[in-house]
Amino acid sequence: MEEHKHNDEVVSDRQIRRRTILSFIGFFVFIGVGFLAFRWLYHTPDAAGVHAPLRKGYEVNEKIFGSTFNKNKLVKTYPLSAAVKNVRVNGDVGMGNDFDVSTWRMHLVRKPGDTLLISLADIKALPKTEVIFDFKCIEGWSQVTHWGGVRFSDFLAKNGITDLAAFKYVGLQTPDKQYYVGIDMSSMMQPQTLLCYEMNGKPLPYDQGAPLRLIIPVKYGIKHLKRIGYLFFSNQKPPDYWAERGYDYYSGH
Ligand SMILES: Nc1nc2c(c(=O)[nH]1)N[C@H]1C(S)=C(S)[C@@H](COP(=O)(O)O)O[C@H]1N2
Ligand SMILES: [Mo]
Repeated sequence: MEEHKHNDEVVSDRQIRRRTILSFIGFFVFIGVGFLAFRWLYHTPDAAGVHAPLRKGYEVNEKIFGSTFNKNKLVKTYPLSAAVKNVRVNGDVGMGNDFDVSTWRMHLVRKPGDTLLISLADIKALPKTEVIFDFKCIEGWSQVTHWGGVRFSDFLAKNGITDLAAFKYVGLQTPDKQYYVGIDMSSMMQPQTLLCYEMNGKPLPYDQGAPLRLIIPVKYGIKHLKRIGYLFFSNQKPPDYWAERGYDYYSGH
């Protein structure tokens, strides 16, 4: 039987030394380039809470996801039995400790200087929609939760202000204006986006945003503003609490 021939090359000590030196040089060039790139990024100007090139990255993503967003596509829903009973409370900016829910009104700014005051009874008079979906927070947790309220698109239609959907953004603020979000109009008009007044079939608890919060399943938790005080329309991006602190403005998933 013929002996199997290995074709391992024989490597001399000199070659080994050469390769070792080359890989060391390669290693230091790699580290150096990384360091320079980091230093460059570190000294770039700030763009709303993050370095400008990173903000640019968010904006490129936003263009791609915004342009492929289909507002008729529904987020996955779950059976009632999947909804958790103990819903996590996360984030209390702008919630206050002694907010009087009974005298609450939502300021609907149709245009600057033209504000309608909306009561909870006004909201509840509109058709009710429920959604059970996987609520996702950017902190890394998620929960299947059950919400009830009025579709934002129904709210516009029933108030005869569907023409306001021509604006690019909706801005929402808590009554004390401490928490605020800006949301693109197509996400607001998606049929699962609710002006929400119920959780698990009961009135919203205080810490969950009583009497009215936003539920917007196409977005991460940061956009689901609790306790809506003001609602307005704009073609410029409305101020956004977490975007100002370095998070993605679009925050879709
Ligand atoms: N007013 C207000 N709304 C808010 C927040 C907040 O701090 N203040 N936090 C947001 C974040 S980060 C998440 S994950 C959800 C949590 O909603 P939950 O407390 O009902 O679970 O609320 C959002 N809405
Ligand atoms: Mo969150």
